Amino acid sequence: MTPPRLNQALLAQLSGVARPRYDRTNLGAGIVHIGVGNFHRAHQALYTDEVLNEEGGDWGIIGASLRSATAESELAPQDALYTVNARTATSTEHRIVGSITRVITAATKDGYAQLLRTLADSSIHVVTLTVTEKGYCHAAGGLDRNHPDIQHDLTSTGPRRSLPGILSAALQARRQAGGAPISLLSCDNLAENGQVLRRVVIEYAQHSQPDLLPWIDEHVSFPSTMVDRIAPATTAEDRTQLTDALGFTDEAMVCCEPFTQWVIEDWFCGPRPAWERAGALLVDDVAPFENAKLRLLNGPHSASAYLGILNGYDYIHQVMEDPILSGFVRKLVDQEILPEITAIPGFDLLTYVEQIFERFANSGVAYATRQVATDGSLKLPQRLVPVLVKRLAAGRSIDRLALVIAAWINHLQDPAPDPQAELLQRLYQSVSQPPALVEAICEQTQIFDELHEFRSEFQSTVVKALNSIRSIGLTAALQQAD
Ligand code: CS2
Repeated sequence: MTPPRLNQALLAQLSGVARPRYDRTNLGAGIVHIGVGNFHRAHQALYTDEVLNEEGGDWGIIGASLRSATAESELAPQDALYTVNARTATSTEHRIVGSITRVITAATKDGYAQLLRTLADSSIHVVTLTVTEKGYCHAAGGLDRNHPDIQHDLTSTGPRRSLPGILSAALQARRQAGGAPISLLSCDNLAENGQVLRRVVIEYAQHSQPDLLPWIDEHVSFPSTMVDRIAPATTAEDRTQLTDALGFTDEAMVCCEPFTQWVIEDWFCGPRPAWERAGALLVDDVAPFENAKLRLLNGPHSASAYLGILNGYDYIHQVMEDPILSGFVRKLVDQEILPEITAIPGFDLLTYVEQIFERFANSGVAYATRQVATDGSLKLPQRLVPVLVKRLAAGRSIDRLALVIAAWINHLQDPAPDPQAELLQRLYQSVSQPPALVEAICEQTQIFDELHEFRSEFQSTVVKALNSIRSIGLTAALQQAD
């Protein structure tokens, strides 16, 4: 017999699996989330589900996808229900989440109009976003006016494509409808993500609707957040395992690690869900948490990905099982990253690091090295470059960090998806000598711009690392760094 697909009717018949304890049929929406991918489903949607369990309220989430119809096709036939599967190597905890009420695909004309209407509606108080680094269309902290989507939005009258364009159109619609204040929360891995969001929205509005600026000033807040949970792309095998365990199919399921963390800047200009009841931490300043996470978790994650790819590993946990690679990453953290992290009162960074390595080793959530390697041109400036700047400014060694950059350069022969993949691969193929190659990458991209003051030392150390990997191989090069 074909197993049934998860939906609201099936929910009533299921037993033995955690599920919403609130009445979904009367759930009003108070949140719009843009980018309803796996991370959102395993993170913010779950925190909200927990708040709804604890105290109810009209905090349903309307999901919006700006590009593809995948999320809608996965969630709509299931009445937007899905399972979160928190895994270790030996156990899985299943939970059905009900906080998403529906999904809008904004890539169509109708979907776009629907999204704008929804965002203009005063019953929506909060917008959360996971659109990845590239969704912000930013460069050097401000709006990238040369970005093709920004160019499109500033010069055409039809539906907008870029996040800054869509948000400023939505805020204009809200203002015209006499709308209530609204809080826009970036949940992407960017330093000062709230400020980045604020800057791109404001700069976009400056160019297109300057009359909107005073309204934004008074009615919109942009809290920064630090989000953390490892939630890889779902595989066919994950889906089969779920059906074997629970007896139904779930096209929107997500697998993740048990660990989760959310730190939110307490800067709301209207009502919000009591996310602290689900374990979120509301603070005055997120920056120390965000910096620690980007540098101690995401940096070593990227390092493990590029080193792993070079050594033929498909998953991060395999890198952790290799004593030479994992030993190198551990020393990279202990000797070159941790010393550059500002202490956070009441937060034990050493325990944090221990936990991160255990989390990377969790084979229950096999995370593909190529997934982490994606968009390196945007991730490296967030994750590794600030540490390089600090060390070079203080005259400290960057040998291990340089080996990671060299591993990233090596992977450009067959780059992971990246907005700059074509350019980077072309450079890799046409410039064979390491000094010229490193020079060309620094000249023709903005990835290492923050290092301009220390260019020659940075370049020569990376060249040495690249030569070493090419001449004696990765393992020997890593060992030599000891
Ligand atoms: C990862 C992150 O793919 C990546 O770049 O480093 O998605 C990481 O898993 C999350 O930030 C964990 O919170």
